Amino acid sequence: MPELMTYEREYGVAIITIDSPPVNALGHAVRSAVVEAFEKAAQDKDVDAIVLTCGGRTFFAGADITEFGKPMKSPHLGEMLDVIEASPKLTVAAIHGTALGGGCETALCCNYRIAIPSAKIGLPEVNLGLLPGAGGTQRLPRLVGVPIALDMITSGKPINANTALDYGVFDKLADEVALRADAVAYARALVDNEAPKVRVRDREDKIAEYKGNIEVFDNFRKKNARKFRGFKAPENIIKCIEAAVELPFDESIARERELFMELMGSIESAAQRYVFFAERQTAKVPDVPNDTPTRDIKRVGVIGAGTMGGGITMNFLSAGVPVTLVEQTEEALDRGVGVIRKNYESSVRKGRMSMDAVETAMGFINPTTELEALGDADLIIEAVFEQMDIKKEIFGKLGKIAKDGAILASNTSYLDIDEIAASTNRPQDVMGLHFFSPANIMPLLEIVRGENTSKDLINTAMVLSKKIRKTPVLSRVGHGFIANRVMTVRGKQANMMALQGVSPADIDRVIFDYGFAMGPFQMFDLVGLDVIGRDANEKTVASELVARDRLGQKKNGGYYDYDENRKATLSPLAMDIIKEVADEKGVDQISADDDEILARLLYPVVNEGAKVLDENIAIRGSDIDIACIKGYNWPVYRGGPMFWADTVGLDKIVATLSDFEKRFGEAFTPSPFLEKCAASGERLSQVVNE
Ligand code: T1G
Repeated sequence: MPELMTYEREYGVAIITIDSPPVNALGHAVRSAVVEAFEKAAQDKDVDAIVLTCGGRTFFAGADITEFGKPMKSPHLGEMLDVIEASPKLTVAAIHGTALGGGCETALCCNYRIAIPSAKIGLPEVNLGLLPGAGGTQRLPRLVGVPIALDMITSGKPINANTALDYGVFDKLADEVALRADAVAYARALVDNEAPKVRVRDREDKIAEYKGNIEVFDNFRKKNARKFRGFKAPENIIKCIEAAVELPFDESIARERELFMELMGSIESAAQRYVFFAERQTAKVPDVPNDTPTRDIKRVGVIGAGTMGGGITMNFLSAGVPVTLVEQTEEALDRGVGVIRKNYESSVRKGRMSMDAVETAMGFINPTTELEALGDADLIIEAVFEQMDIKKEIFGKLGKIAKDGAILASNTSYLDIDEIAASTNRPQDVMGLHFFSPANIMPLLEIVRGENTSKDLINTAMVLSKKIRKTPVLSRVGHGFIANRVMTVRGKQANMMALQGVSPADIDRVIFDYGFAMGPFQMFDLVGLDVIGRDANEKTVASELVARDRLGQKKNGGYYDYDENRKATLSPLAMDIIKEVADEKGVDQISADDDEILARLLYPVVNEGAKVLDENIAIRGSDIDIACIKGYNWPVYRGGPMFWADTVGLDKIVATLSDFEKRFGEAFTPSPFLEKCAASGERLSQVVNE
């Protein structure tokens, strides 16, 4: 373990280095070490300047999130920062890696900041449902002005070193490999040139022009209303920056503290802090140590150039991995490659990509109609129709074509990987890699482990996920795996309630108000009723709408009619069809208030998640939450179905499900595992299958 704090002297400059792996988080030991070192430097007659720097991978990456929710031990972060800012010696922060949150706030309490070109700095607290609680909302506007501070702090996005230099957050850039030497030389020169010991808190030049200017804040609120909907932190951040402009520093920093504590105590922040750690757990598989060997993936093969195959291909192209893309006909291949190019070009139009990057990515595709061309692929991903016989035929051929050690993966969204594996001569090399549509955008990747899937395949997939910027969640074989399985019950209940006479518009409104971007019927219309109703083997509302050539948004409307601006109004025709189907099925009509609608929609999701845990399909309750957040945009400030269920109370959910079971039948029978957790007080979000 490295020395937590070292204190050295060079050319009259004290160099204070903190080294606390993994990211120099500002936990109690670190804060105490910084205070001790600064008090020593203050008394040290041989130094007239201080360089504060960190060892390891990064400058302080923020407060220690593991301390949140526990009593904070002195010196608090604010007390540490006061010691730095009050230092009688000129102070320089020397930055590498990512100076984030409290790390950024620490740098802003030094007189000057120097960084290497690869460094980044930012205030990402909003991602934790918080705000910078140690002066970040007060000092950053004093360096960059109000508009940039509003953007930076409510987005949580760090800026790179050149931008930070332009904005005045960094005062100087060091040589990439000489941060320490350059920082000492810089501090020495500042003192020799009698540079002022600037305290950022005393700077007014960048905020004075905004005094009394309420429009800048109100316009910012209006512009971001949709993005901030449901979140508490952004509004509190805006209030802090307003206070920075209008109030004296000591009053406005007190206001920041008040608004910070309000968030720290909120369920939303607890949920977002939980998600921060939960998404870092999903790659950890209890019986697959992270030093398990991995296979080298230099060339990938994708079978199927349709929507999924094309999207999957883009993930590898964007990561610089060559892809042999196989389709049955030249025409299908050309269409698939054309869609890939079109998708990239829309990223160029949105300013997310350059045309050069597009050409580079497109250069990695090797389109072919020959399955044999996959003979040199290290990983082959099948993305063809969801029909078991087609998949088994393909995997049978792959067993003969693929080189030894090649990974054979199916993108199936629910079929049995073990049955597919049995059609090859190498079941140990077979797994599921289930991408979510659009595959080049949605972050979730379900890694499906078959009975015979070897452990090095699992670790290879975990490492590969990071490379293609996906969040991996491990699933065992089971219909629908994790995300689709638990979220499908929500759609079923929505359809059932509509037949019982509850308005689809009310159902969509309740789900929208809960925090989803749209409700189930709006989603059915968006995805397309021909797709939604594809597997129906009975008369349904969706099949009847399709029969009348109403496919949803893409053609003639669906549950809703859409005007030229795509404004939706509930379709009277759809309501007639719902009544017609309900009458034919003899469905009893009910009325339900918003609370019952929400419970009918989401408690069965919780119940299904409990079954997924009980059947050992998912390792953790938190993995189910990450799967729903990353695969279905479950509102992150709700934490996911498991975390949310814990906040509602499992006993309340079990009692309500039992009531629904009496009224509406066995679809609501509480899972015995859920009942056990409710009785024992165990939280679903904390369940781990070892
Ligand atoms: N506290 C505690 N542990 C942390 C941590 C933190 N702030 N940041 C990372 N870790 C752990 C993480 O759990 C993982 O542990 C390991 O470090 C590597 O992380 C008062 C209130 C810095 C960009 O929000 O964004 O300051 O799993 O896998 O991909 O205003 O970590 O290995 O055991 O993510 O290279 C604000 C959060 C806090 C930054 C590195 N700071 N961290 O990414 O590695 S609130 C943040 C990150 C605050 C003040 C407020 C990233 C990273 P393990 P990793 P990475």
